[in-house]
Amino acid sequence: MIMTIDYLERIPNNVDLASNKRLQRALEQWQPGYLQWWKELGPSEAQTLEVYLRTAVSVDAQGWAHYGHVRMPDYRWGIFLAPPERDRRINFGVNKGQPAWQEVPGEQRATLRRLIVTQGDTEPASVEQQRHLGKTCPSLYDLRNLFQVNVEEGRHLWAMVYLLHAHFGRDGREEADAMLERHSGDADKPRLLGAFNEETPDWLSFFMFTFFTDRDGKYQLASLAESGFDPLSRSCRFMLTEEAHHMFVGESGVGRTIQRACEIMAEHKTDDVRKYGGIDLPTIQKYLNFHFSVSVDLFGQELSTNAANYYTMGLKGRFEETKIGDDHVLEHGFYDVSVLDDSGIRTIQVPALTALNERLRDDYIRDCQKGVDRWNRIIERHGIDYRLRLPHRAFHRAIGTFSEIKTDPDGRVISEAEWTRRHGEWLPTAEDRAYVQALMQPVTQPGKVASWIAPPAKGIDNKPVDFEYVRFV
Ligand code: BYC
Ligand code: FE
Ligand code: FE
Repeated sequence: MIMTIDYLERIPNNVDLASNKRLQRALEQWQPGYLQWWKELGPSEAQTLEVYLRTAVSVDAQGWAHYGHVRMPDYRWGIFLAPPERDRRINFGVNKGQPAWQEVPGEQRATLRRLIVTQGDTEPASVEQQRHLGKTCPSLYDLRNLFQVNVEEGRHLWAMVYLLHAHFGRDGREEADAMLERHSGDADKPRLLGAFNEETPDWLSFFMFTFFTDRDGKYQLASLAESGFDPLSRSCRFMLTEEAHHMFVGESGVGRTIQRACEIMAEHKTDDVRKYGGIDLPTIQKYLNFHFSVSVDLFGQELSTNAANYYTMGLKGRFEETKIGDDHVLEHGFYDVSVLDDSGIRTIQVPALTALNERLRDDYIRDCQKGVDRWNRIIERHGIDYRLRLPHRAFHRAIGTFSEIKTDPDGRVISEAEWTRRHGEWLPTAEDRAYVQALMQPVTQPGKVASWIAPPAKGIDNKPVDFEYVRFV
């Protein structure tokens, strides 16, 4: 098994593509369409820039990445799977204990394909959503991070397309083509999941997206990394190594925006942060409410027979499945789920198998809360009496039981009329968005940052903050 990646290949890979000429040819036929898509719907100014990027050169946990300036059109996407685990088993569901599958089990084919397509579809969607942000970067450091995230999401599409081509024959190839035909926000052919059809029009939205929505990616990928279908597991395991940086971009980006607001408040002894070109904490809270709520939708229905089926069949596990101390079959277990009934929102016990979406959502919300706590420590350090918080999970939902009602951020059920009157207190208004948009002026001198955000605490790859992370050539 080759673990270093050969960049002399037309499609860099560690799956020994050269030994499977049919597969290699099929992927080489898909490649030009991908590159065309990147040119048309990838970062809008990426054709000329040189960006200080990390590129995967091996899949070893130590030293897998190489850093250097890359001309964006020359970036090389490839197919990288984490190393195989010896004697890997299916760790949950009715097939628990059997050897992991190296080929798609026949009866599971359609279901597995659908999971892979859903995962794959989100990756290019996010690139499309972010394509105009380069025009308004708050610094070269941030511009570099944007492109880093974009090229890796592009590679995540490659990861899923490889699985479709290698394991699903003709319908896999058709699904791979369709990945380039659906587009974020398209009226006729939208992306599959709600959050990926929203706009990412400004950098505060981008940071919130990479904090909240890429974090859904972390939890979904971690669940798919448990899969009994070994190639999917290995693909997702390697994708997860890249995901940490995406969430770092989000957490530190929002954190720096908060820090700047606090600095203005402290320096000018005022709450009127906008007067001094910052983004005030209440506006940050509204963006948080929006991105959290569209991201919790991505976990699906509270009670899901689909999710039960994925689990029982060994296709999609729980977060850190093998660290959980139970029978990993869940035929008898129960789980607490908040649902809606005539008296309002109530917690009930349901069979654990049907509650797997909700369980993953709980894991996700706990992780989000830790990030919010770290943001609040920044505010606390400045001696400011304001705290950010996650809205109730029932707030502003489009999927699941709570989509039928309206609540305030505390989860209090309210009337349509109250919602209509008050939602502008909780979600960004057109005016809030216009204010944030007006701040989005590009800053492209090395070491300089926009007025609304604090500089990063340190650079990338031990480079100084004023390093020329992007060169305009
Ligand atoms: N929008 O039984 P349910 C990432 C549909 S992010 C629209 O709960 P299931 C990334 C659902 O399809 C990670 N439709 O469904 C982040 C179903 O339709 P049918 C992406 C939705 O299948 C940032 C019906 O409602 N990966 O990587 O258990 C940047 C019944 O619902 C939505 C994955 O999602 C929605 N939000 O749960 C770049 C992993 N939610 O059957 C990348 C793969 C539900 O009635 N996907 N529906 O026609 C899955 O595991 C599951 O498909 C879901 C949905 C958890 C998404
Ligand atoms: Fe991704
Ligand atoms: Fe990501």
